[in-house]
Amino acid sequence: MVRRSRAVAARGSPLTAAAAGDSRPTDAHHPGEVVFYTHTLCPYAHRVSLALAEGRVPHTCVEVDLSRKPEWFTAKGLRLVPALEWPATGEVRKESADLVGLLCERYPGAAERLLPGGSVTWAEAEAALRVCDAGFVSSGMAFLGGGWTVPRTPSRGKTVARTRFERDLDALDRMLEAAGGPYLLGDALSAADVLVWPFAERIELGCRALLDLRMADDDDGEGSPSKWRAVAAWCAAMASRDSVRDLAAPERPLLDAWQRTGRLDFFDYETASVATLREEGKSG
Ligand SMILES: N[C@@H](CCC(=O)N[C@@H](CS)C(=O)NCC(=O)O)C(=O)O
Repeated sequence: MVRRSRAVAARGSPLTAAAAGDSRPTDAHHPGEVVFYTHTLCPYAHRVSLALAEGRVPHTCVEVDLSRKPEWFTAKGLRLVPALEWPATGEVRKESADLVGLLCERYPGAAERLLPGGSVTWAEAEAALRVCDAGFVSSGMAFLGGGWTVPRTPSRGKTVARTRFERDLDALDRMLEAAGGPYLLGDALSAADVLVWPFAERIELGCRALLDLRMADDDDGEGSPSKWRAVAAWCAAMASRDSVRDLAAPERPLLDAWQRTGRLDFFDYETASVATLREEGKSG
């Protein structure tokens, strides 16, 4: 039986290693098992955590405090998360999209679920990623604030950036319709969704809460619906998945952190994680 990934099984709990700067991996490594170096707020690491969860790949998670990188992390030649290590051989690999591809290559369960029905190829998933990256992801990040910045107060946003982003959402809508939806490559989730979603999730939240633009419909059917119907259906399909719900940061504390710091990547500069934001959400 495939062991369910701990990141997902341990709903709402911190991952297996402490986030302190001098922390060490605390979990015993099982020979042959893969170790996932992550930061739960990093969108690139989020791609890999979704792939591990959806692909049901047994793994050990090690959360790395990026604001105080531990020595054991840099000693592995690592500077960024995500990374995967196979302790049995000492092999360490990085780059989020490559890691998702590697999981599909090495774990038949991941290939079966992320390249569904044998009809979706890795090349198609990569092509969809390229189209989305050059389209709504790039213009969405620019609209949100440019680079990794984010507005501190809600507004309607700059007209030119908004127009470009809306045009790219039109294109995404057409792409989803052409694929038949609700997912990027058709009626089943694939590696394309796993690669693109972490950015879509952040852009959707920032646009809804800070810039008065809706990619998705509200859960409760309240508020104005998104004008991009296929995009809204994609967001709803993704949001209904356990992996997506389990790995997401709570919205209010995440928005508070974005607005306090003016940065989407505030966790590069201060100790924070999905788990600590969840705690803040409970006490706030
Ligand atoms: N191209 C890399 C980007 C990874 C990346 O930028 N990770 C950020 C966190 S979101 C990081 O590790 N930042 C630490 C630093 O810049 O020192 C990938 O796709 O894996």
